[in-house]
Amino acid sequence: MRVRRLVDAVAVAAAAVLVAGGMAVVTAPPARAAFPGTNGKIAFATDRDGNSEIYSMKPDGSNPTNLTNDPGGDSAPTWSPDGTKIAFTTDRDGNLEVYSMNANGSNQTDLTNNGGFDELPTWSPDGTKIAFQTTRDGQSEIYVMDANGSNQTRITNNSTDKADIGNPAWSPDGTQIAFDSNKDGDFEIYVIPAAGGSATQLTNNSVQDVQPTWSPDGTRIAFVRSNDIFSMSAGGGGGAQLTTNSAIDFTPAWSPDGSKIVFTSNRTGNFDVFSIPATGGNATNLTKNAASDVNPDWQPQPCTATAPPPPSTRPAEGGVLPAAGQCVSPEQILYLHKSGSFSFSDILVLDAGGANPAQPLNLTDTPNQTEDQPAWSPDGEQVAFVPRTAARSPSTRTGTATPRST
Ligand SMILES: [Ca+2]
Ligand SMILES: [Ca+2]
Ligand SMILES: [Ca+2]
Ligand SMILES: [Ca+2]
Repeated sequence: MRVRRLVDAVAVAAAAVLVAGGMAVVTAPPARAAFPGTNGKIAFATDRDGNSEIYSMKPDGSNPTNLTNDPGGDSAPTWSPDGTKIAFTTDRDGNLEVYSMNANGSNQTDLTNNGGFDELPTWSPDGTKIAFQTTRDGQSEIYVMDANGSNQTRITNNSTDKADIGNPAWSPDGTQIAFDSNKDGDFEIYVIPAAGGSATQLTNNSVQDVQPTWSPDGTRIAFVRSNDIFSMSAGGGGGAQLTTNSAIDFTPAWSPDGSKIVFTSNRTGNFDVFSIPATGGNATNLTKNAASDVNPDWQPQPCTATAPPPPSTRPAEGGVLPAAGQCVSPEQILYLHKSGSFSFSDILVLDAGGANPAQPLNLTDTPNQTEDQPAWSPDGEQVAFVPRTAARSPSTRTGTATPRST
C-alpha cells in the first residue's frame, strides 16, 4: 500500500487574500457540539461574496470554498458526527429555517419549514436527531427533531419565564443538551436532559455566560463570558480563561481531537476565524479576510485507526508521536524523538492501513542526526524536512525522503 497524504502538512501556506470591503453584520451565533475523531475541515460563515454563505476551509485556512451559493443569509454551520453533513440556519425562505446539506454543499434541504424563527442546529452524537431553537410558540424554546425534519418536539418549557434561551449544544454522550438563558436576570449556562426535564444551572454570576460547546470527550464545556473564551468542567466549576483580549471573542468550537478551539474575533478590526490551543495560548488567524468571517465549526472524521505502540528499540519521548491507542489519521506523519544521552529524531510515517498492528515506517533512520519539520509534497509522493546536526544551528537546507511502499 502506497503511503500517501491524507492530512495537510504544516508547510502548506495559508492563502491570505486581503480584499477591500465595509464592515459586515455579525450573523447569528451557532450552536456547537464537537464529536471525537481526527480533524477535518473547518466550516464557517462569511459575507465575502456579498451576502452570508457557508464556506469550508482546510485547518490551516487554505482552500476556502463556498458551499451554499444562495442570495439568502446562510449561517451557523454545524457538522454531523460522521462529518458527512452540515446543518445550518438560513433566511432564504423569508424567515429563519434549519437546513441540512452534504459536506460539499449538495442537497440543501429545509428541515423545519415553520413560520417561526428556527435556528442554531446541533446534532445528536448518533446523527439521528437535531436540536434547535425556535420562536414558533411565541417565546424562545429548544426543540428536537429527527435528522430529516420529522417529529419536531419541544423539550424546554419557557412559557412562564419567557426568558431568552438558545444556543443548544448536544453532549457527546447524547444524554444532555447545554444552552444559555437569562431567566435569572443575566445569561447563564444550563444543561437539560436530551429527552426534556429539569434544567441544571452551571454558572452563577452577574456577567453574561453564553454559547456553550462540549469538548469531544465530554469532560469540559467552552463558552463565552463577557467577550472572552472560557472553559469549565462539564459539571460547572474548574473555570479557565482562554482569551484575554479587549476585542470580542465568541462562538468557540473544539477540534475533534480536543487539542484546539476555533472561535470568532474582531481583534484585527474585522471578524476573522482564529484557532488557539484548548488550554489557551497564542491565537492564529485562519481567514485573514476583510469580510466578516464568523461561526467556525470543525469537521469530525470518525476514528478508523489508532496509533500503535512506539518501537521498543527507540522509545518516544514526547514530541508529536501519539500515545498508543490514540486516534490518528489512517496515514499520518510522525516525529520519533529518540531517548538517550543525545536526543536525535527521525521522521516516520504511520501507515495504519498497511500492517496489523501498524508500525511506523522510518523514512530517515539516522542514528546521529536529527530531522524535523516534515511536510508532505502536494502529490503525497515525497516528504520535505529540515536536517540538523548535533550541537549546531538548524540547517536551512531542505531534504526529501520518498516514502516507500509497504
Ligand atoms: Ca447566501
Ligand atoms: Ca421558520
Ligand atoms: Ca452570568
Ligand atoms: Ca475577516
